[in-house]
Amino acid sequence: MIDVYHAKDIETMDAEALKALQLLRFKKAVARALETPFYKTRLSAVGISGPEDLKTLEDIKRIPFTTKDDLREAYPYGLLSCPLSDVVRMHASSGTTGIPTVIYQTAADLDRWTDLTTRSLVAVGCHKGDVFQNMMTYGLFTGGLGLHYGAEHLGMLVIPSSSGNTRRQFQLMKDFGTTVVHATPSYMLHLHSCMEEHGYKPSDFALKKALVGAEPHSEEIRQKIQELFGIDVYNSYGLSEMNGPSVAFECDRKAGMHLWEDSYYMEIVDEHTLQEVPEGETGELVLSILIRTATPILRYRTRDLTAIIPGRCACGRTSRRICRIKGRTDDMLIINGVNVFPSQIEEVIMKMPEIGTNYRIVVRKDGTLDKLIVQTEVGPEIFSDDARDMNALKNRIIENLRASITINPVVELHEPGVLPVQEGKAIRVVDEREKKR
Ligand code: DLL
Repeated sequence: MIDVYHAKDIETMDAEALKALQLLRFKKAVARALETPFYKTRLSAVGISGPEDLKTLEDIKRIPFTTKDDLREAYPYGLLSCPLSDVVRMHASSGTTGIPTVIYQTAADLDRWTDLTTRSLVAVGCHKGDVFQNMMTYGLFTGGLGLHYGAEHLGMLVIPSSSGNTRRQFQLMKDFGTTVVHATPSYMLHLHSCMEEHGYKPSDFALKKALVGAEPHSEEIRQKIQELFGIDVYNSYGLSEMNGPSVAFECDRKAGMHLWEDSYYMEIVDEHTLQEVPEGETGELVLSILIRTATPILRYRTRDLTAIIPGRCACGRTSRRICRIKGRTDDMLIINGVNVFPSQIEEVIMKMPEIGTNYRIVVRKDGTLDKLIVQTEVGPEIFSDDARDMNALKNRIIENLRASITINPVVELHEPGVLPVQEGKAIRVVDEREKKR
């Protein structure tokens, strides 16, 4: 049991003090939001023209919700609340039509995020002297750079190995005595499945912990990874709109994820009525970020379904905990940690004149990783017995898709009339992984 905190005063703050801090920070966030073209219009429409219009936390409910589509409409600078010259970093995530949602951070914003990632690492018992191999992708995705700075700040030796290249991951783990890895849960399972083939066994490594997140996974998957590697596995939740990882993180009790409430204001609402649900009931998580100056985002509908776990955690932290994410209210697919909207795929293939009208997107497990299969019919004049022509077309589809969704799909071409046709609403997406989670 670890009773070490990174920011004890904040992490163990009582409920009243926390509410006062949230109100103060919310007011500042509103003041900054009013600096952006997007929120100036939104907030004025509901009669909020300054922070003084928020008297209590209840008043937050007057603020309209923000959605991913709103962020897309504000692309590229509609949500920027400071001079661009004050911005030192940007991150982006996919949007429904391929227009990304972008967030900006100042140097001070990055420091505050680092504070949260450091806090999260401490909560699971990481410390100076640990060797931290970060197998999350570095880039616009927040998984890589997100925990990187917290780990350095804590004094861990960081190996920024990024994702992929399994052979090198094993070699780094062995040669540098990696004690903590950060990866998607599916990548952890993949690592284990090819360990033997690369000539390694779990006892070759000094691994103690894995921090996993960025995609849905069950308690059973956690147990499985723990058993396969003989390590502790902790769940980490976040989204790029709210900075990235370290919105909510498990502590060593593994009894739900502490949502860092001093930095994020959380509401859980019924996805249809948009009214707050009672504590303990499942609903859509709505978040407001209280610690970022460059891109304030208020009452953001995450689309993630979860519930608040009633009661205090035995670790002493007072930030309330949320359950493992139970699903999403929209159709966003998460494929090996990468967010993909079916509409992005449709947009790409339907731009290609050779493609017929019927298509299907199938996602299934290939070993432990996710595999995306795009099945499309091609026009009768195109469908050819010449394998070379068909392969060339397939490769063009793969390339166009990769440019949009950043992952490599398997493409299957079919004769017209082969794919199933529904009488009612077309079923375009078949996610065969669901029953296995
Ligand atoms: O996935 C940030 C992240 C990186 C979190 C590394 C944790 C670790 P996005 O790419 O914007 O950001 O995707 C956010 O991924 O709305 C959830 O649907 C899903 N997600 C993230 N973490 C978890 C988790 C990052 N622990 C979207 N369990 C979110 C289930 C998760 N789903």
